[in-house]
Order: sequence, then C-alpha cells, then structure tokens
Amino acid sequence: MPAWAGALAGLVSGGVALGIAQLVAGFVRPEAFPVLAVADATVDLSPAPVVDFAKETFGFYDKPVLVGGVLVVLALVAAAIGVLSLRRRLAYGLAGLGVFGVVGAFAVVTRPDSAGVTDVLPTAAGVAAGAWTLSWLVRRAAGDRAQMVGTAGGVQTTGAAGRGAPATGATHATDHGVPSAGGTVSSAGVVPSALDRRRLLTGVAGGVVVAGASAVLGWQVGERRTVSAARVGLALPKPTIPARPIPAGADLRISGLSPFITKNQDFYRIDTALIVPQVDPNKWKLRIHGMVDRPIEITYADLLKMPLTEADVTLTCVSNEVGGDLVGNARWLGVRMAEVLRRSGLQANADMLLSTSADGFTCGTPVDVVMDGRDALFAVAMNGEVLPVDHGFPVRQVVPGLYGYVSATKWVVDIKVTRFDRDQAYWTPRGWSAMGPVKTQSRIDLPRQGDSLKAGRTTIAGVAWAQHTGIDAVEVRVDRGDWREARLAQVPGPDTWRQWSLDWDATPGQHTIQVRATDASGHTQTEQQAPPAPDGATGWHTISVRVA
Ligand SMILES: Nc1nc2c(c(=O)[nH]1)N[C@H]1C(S)=C(S)[C@@H](COP(=O)(O)O)O[C@H]1N2
Ligand SMILES: [Mo]
Repeated sequence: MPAWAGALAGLVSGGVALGIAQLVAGFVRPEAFPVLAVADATVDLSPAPVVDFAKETFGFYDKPVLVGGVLVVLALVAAAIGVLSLRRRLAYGLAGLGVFGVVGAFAVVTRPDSAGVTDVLPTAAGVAAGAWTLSWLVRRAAGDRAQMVGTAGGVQTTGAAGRGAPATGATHATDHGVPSAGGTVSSAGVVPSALDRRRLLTGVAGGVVVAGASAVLGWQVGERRTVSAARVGLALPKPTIPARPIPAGADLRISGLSPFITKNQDFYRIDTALIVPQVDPNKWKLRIHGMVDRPIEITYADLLKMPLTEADVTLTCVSNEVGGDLVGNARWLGVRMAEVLRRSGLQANADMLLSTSADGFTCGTPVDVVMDGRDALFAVAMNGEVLPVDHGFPVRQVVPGLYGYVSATKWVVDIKVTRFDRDQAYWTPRGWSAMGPVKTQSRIDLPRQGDSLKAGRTTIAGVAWAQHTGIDAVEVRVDRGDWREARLAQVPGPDTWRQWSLDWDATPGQHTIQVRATDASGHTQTEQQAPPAPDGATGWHTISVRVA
C-alpha cells in the first residue's frame, strides 16, 4: 500500500471528524468545537512572550493564524494515522484518533466558559465519525479483501464485490471495466494486499462531501445561534430625538387596509442573500474611507453611544409593480448617517456613498441626499425591537425618499466615499438606474382585485407614498368617470405613506376602480405605464370588481 493512499484516507477521515464535530457543535454549543478549544488552550499554555510575539506579528490575524496552525498539526497527524492504518494495522490508527479525541475533549471541558460534559459531544461525535470513515476507507482501499475471498477464482471482482454485491454478482464484475492496478483476485482464496485505487478515490470523494457539507451546515447553525443570542441580549438605548408622535388619525383602522405601521414579521424582505448573513454585533465594525479627510472605523458600541434618532419611514423596493406589496412602513431607531460621516470629513467633490454589506452587496447613495438633514439613518432597531436579522442586524441604512436598492443596505459594514463616475453599485450593471429616487405611488388595498361585493355603500381604501415629499391628494375614479378626492389620513411627516379612503355607492355590474396620487411638489402620478426596471414602475393602480 502506497503511503499517499494512507495519508489521503487519514486526511479525509480527519476532515469528516472535524466536519461532524462542527455540525454537532452548531447544535450543542458553537464554542464546544474542539479545534477552537485547543487553540485557546494553546494560548493559555504558551509562555507570555510567545503570545505577545504572535499578537504583534500577526495583529488582527492572530486568531486565524492560531487556528490555522492547529489545523495544520491536525492534518499532519491525521495523515500519519491514515498511513499507520493502511500499512500496519487499523487498530493503531483508531487508537491515534482516540488519543486526539481525548486531547480535544479535555481542552473543551477545561475551558473557563465550558458548559460541562455536554461540551464533549461534538468531539465524541467527530471521533466516532472519523473512526468509522477511516475503517471504511481502509476497507475500500484494500478492495474489501474479506468479501473477495469467497468469489469465483479468476473472475475480476474488484468492483462488484467491493460494492457489497453478493457473490453471485461476480458475473456483473466486468461492468466496472478494467480494475485498477493490482486490485484483482488472481485465484480463489489468495488475498493480495494491493490498492484498489478507484474505490479508495470514490470513498475519498464521498468523505470530502460529507466533511464539507457538515462543516458548512454546522457553521451556519452555530453562527445563527450566536447572533440570535447576542441579539436577544441587547438592550435598546432610548432615542435622543424621539419620533414625532403619530397623529391619532394616521391609522383609519379599516379592516383590509394596510395598517399605518407594518409589523416586522409582515414587512417585505428583498435581498440577494441566499443565506442571511449572521453578523455578531460584538465583531461588527463600520469602516468609512475613500474621499475623506480621516478614514474611521466605528464599532457597535461606538454607534450606540452617539445620539439616536427615531423616525417613521416608509421603505419601498424599486421592483414593486404598480399595486404591489414591496413597500412597508416602520419606526426606525438609529444614528444619523450625516453625523457619522461628518466625523470622517467628506471631501467636497465626492457625490456617492458606496456601501457594502457583510455579504458583499453594494449600494450607491447620493451624498447630498444623506447630508441634507433628512432622517437618513444607520438603523439599529425596527418598531421597538432590535433590528431583525432578516432586516439587516446589527446595522442597516434607511434613507427616506430613495428606493431600497440605492439606499437601504442591510448588514452594512463598509462605506467608500466616492463618485458616481468612478464606481458602480451592485444593481447598476444589471440594468437598474444608478439613481433611484422613489416615484410617487398609490395603491388600492380594498376592495381587492376580483372581489365580489354587495351593492350599496362600500369603502375603497389604500395607501399612497412619496417619501420625503409627502402626499397632498389622492383621487379615485370608477369606470373612468370623474375623479373624486379621497379622504386622507393624517401623517407624522412627509417620510411615511399615507392612508386614504372613499365611500362608494356600488351599483350592480362589473366595475373598474383606479387611483392616482398628487405629491406635495404638485406632481400627479402619470397614467403612463412603465415596468419596474430601470428606475421604478409608473401607472395607476387599477382593479376590477363585480357587484351583485
Ligand atoms: N445587504 C443587502 N441590503 C439590501 C439589499 C440586498 O440585496 N442586500 N436589498 C436592498 C433592497 S433592493 C431593498 S428594497 C431593501 C429591502 O429591505 P427589507 O428586506 O428590510 O425590506 O433592502 C436593500 N438592502
Ligand atoms: Mo429593492
């Protein structure tokens, strides 16, 4: 048996052991992953000068370097265990794995923050999985000698027998083509200790997949738990500048009409993330750099120490079709972006804030909009609750008046102060406009498209929005008759949507209802229909109902 085969089997078994340990740690306790515990224990046991030297040399990367070092040592040992198992005895290899399990388990339970014996579970599961994988790979590498002994002499049974087929399956053996080097039975009962390269390699591939998948899944689960625990443990500071009180008449309280405030669980969610980024607030930093006098980095704690502004702001997605539901209104708590940006000294010729999220999404926001005094926030809370993970925990941007794709970066970690003629954000090369001011829109919430109503007095109601401009009028017409002005609900300011309603004496038959809004700049929505791309849909929301 060549050494490389043993090393490979050992490495893959070690990988499976770590993957399964990570998976179990994800569910038990992320900190009980033995590699981390061993790394931390190594620091504790190292002489102080060595630790200081490492910190100075590697700086920010001291921890990754340390964990990397532990992994390299583990890899070497795993390879050696594999060679021993394949060339000498499997039992030696298994014993070696056992020793490592004991070291890992010991490190885990002796950590100051250990949760006790349950912390051993990831290590135990990992060692068990590694041991099983090792013996399985060793058997595959040796072409499952035990089974081959019983097969008919002279038949090349490498593949079939190895796959656990019954002895009669030997007739299928040739399906598997030319056996790999030496892996044949030359005559009944003679067991060559030669390598079955193909079966080893397919086994190795399977092991790699299992190791990778379980490690990724365990990591995800663990991050999720860590972040949600951190999120639950946070106390929200009080706003320095509270929101304007919501007037009593802001919510018409009509059943079927969108409530003035959208509940967090009902708030639409749009992002490019397949897996929602899990950002630990204790590790979060926002870096501001580019065309600034002083690049800065602020932590979550720094941010919460700054004056907090509370504001009711309606967020809209550029992809929202006329009449669509990619719009919601929430009370946000956060630090004014202008306040943070001023600390770094924006240069006069910069016109774009290119923000990046923890998962690499980018967004380009005009500097003048953010700096003009509106409630453009680095938001940390939504409707009195710490920002939900789906909505950008720990910190997201909210800018009244701009579509989300050019303003509302969730999980924001970096802002490059730059120029629109130098940089492009995520959606710009994908066919969406670089600039995305919200277009004035209105929507009929009730009745709903296709509803059947009883003849007589009924209510038509909905919402209209023109963030940071405000809605001045909403008009409704039935069957393309005269426009009638709807009653407008009150609003705390120009940054939220505005409810509206109108009584209608419905007569039997099929009817078309249309709505249009006029904003405070005097602009009335155009009838001209445009699709969402490249910069927002236009047209009047139109529904048809049947009245009986
Ligand atoms: N990190 C990140 N932030 C993002 C996005 C994204 O894909 N990734 N999408 C933006 C878009 S297009 C919109 S409309 C809003 C939606 O915010 P919500 O999911 O909280 O409603 O987030 C914006 N922020
Ligand atoms: Mo969006």
